[in-house]
Amino acid sequence: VCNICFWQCAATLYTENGKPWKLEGNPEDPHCDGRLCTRGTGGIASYSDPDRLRQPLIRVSRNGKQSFVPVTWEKAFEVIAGRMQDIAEQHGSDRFALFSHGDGGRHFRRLLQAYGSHAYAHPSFAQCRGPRETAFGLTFGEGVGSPDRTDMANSRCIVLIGSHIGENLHNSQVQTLMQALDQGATLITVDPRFSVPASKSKHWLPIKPGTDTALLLAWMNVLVNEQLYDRDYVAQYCSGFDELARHVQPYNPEWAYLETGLEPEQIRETARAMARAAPATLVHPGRHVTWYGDDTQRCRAIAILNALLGSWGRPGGFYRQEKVDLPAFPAPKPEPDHGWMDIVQADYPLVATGISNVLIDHSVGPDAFFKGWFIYATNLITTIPGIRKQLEQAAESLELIVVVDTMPAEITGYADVVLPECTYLERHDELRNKAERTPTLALRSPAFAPLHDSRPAWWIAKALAGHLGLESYFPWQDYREVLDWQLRQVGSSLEEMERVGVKSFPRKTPVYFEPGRAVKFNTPSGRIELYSQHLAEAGHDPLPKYTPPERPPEGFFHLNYGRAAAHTFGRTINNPLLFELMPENAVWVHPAAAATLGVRSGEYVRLENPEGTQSNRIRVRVTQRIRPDSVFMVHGFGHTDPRQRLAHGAGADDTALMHNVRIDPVMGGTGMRASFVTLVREEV
Ligand code: MGD
Ligand code: SF4
Repeated sequence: VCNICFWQCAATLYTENGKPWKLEGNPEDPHCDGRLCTRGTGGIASYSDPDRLRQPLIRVSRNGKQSFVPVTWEKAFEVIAGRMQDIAEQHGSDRFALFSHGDGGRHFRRLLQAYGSHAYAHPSFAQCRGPRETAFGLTFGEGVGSPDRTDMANSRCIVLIGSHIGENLHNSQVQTLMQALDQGATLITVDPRFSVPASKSKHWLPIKPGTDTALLLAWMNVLVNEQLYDRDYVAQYCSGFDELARHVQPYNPEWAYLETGLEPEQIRETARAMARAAPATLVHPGRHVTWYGDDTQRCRAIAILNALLGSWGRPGGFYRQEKVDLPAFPAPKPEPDHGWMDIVQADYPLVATGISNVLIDHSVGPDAFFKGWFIYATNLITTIPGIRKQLEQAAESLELIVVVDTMPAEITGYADVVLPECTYLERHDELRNKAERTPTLALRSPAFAPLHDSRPAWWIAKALAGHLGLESYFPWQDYREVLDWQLRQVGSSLEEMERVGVKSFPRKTPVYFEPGRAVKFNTPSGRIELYSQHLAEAGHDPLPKYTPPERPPEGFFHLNYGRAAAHTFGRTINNPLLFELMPENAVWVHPAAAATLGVRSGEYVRLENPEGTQSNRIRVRVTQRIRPDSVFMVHGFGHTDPRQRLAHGAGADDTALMHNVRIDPVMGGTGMRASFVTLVREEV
């Protein structure tokens, strides 16, 4: 199971003379349909990357200078267990937080729960999908999930709002988008940039950055006033339509034109195109949606628009997800104190998961709640904007920071102990069991023994549990036992899965709503809430409200960023194969802006924000594919850790330039699109 991103495509690895040769998609897997993306294929080089972490390291201070020295696993565990025990005795064992992004994180979650802490956060919430999950949860009673429950293969009209599918590569999602286009679906792309999907669209709406909610309200205005919404669906499933209809009255396309820069006729025409194809119209919920701080409200507008079109639970819209009913391996269930959630819910009562930035806020200074951190597979400093200073302060006040990673990264520099995990090609992990259209299980099993002195996450968590006297929570010798036991409960076995890799199971519920049959939604009213009772009770706008974004100061541009097909965030830049495909990022500049600045394609510049922070040098790409008020760059470049020899100094880092982080008042997400930069020419 590929681990280069979190779509988790199943694959087969072929070797030649005991060395990795190629990776191919598993044809039985609905996540990939037999094909891997660029990054998945190139993932093979993560195994042989010469810069991998090789052995455990601990921080030592000699002659006033700090450095890392290699130690045995035994020594590393002694140091960690000793400090964790001190923290538990002096402050309480709930004072430990886990930050994780990836499959192995669950082993450490179990370890920390057994120790007494349940505080964990994934950047994939507050820095990514959180607003949409919160908004769809408030509207439909459940989130979109991952893989996204979008039924694109059957859509007749697809609307992408800043979702650049094709550059952002989630394998089967790209395939189903192309399938829909082959079948004649209408594609509408809303993006300040002429993105790859914009190039395949019938309508490209080059919106003024940050004004999407204005467009969404205007679309609703047209659907309501021209009676184009699905009246039967709304009557059968929704509540709050009258309030919504009144709410959208002021927001006609002429009003939206002044905000978005989009022609009123184009707004009307696209609303009618959506209505014509409904309910097989999918207004895509987006994925990375932490933009301007009003993100839950924007995502609510997307959810409501889908409800008006009747697409939730209908073919071509959103299908109903199901997963395999897989029992947990029999082991004592850790029951830690859940008090830490009070910290999060004091500010964000609608949120039931950890928020990375809130946990970090509560880790700075001698009186902070948290005293120790475990960081698994997340380079916090390039992932969460505006936290460099806090991280430095937290590193001073926390009594222990443990980082588990495969590579040396900026974040490993903050650690007291660094533990080298082996790559996904050298380890077992939990079975892939995702809620999706066809319930499937997929097995990740090692193609090679771990290189160097690296180890799998399950081994590290279990061994550390032994040093903490918590071995009863890991009552197996090898993770194969867990996998085999679980598989046998559902009529398979490890032996079978090692042969087939992926196994499908029959669904127990229908994929779509059944016509005429009542549906109970998990909302206070039991219906789809166009008007949200939860939001009203928590003091937020119960219907989506538009907040105009700030405009760039004179001489500055909106800092727009996105993905590229060859890389996943910053984690693949040093991968030798993927680096070869894309060794640096470039800054896209409109020709008019380039003329004013006197810059040309190919030359290097530095980006500078209004606070004077400058980036590493980055090449200019002059193109009409970006609005004149914005620049665009691919996220993930500009690594500063010299131990990643290819990635170090290659391209520029967008995160370090973000000076205006806007926190979402509903769910605490970090809006990252409100920053500005200008270009400073390199002295030749
Ligand atoms: P973004 O990266 O924010 O999210 O992928 P997406 O969900 O697509 O989207 C960037 C797009 O938003 C760009 O086209 C940009 O021009 C547009 N945009 C910028 N500002 C605005 C605005 O104000 N309004 C509108 N309408 N559009 C705007 C992220 C997704 O990608 C995620 S969350 C993950 S975890 C995966 N990561 C990933 C990866 O790292 N690499 C690759 N190749 N694919 C990936 N797929 C996934
Ligand atoms: Fe791997 Fe690409 Fe699939 Fe992500 S989409 S899991 S990188 S093959």
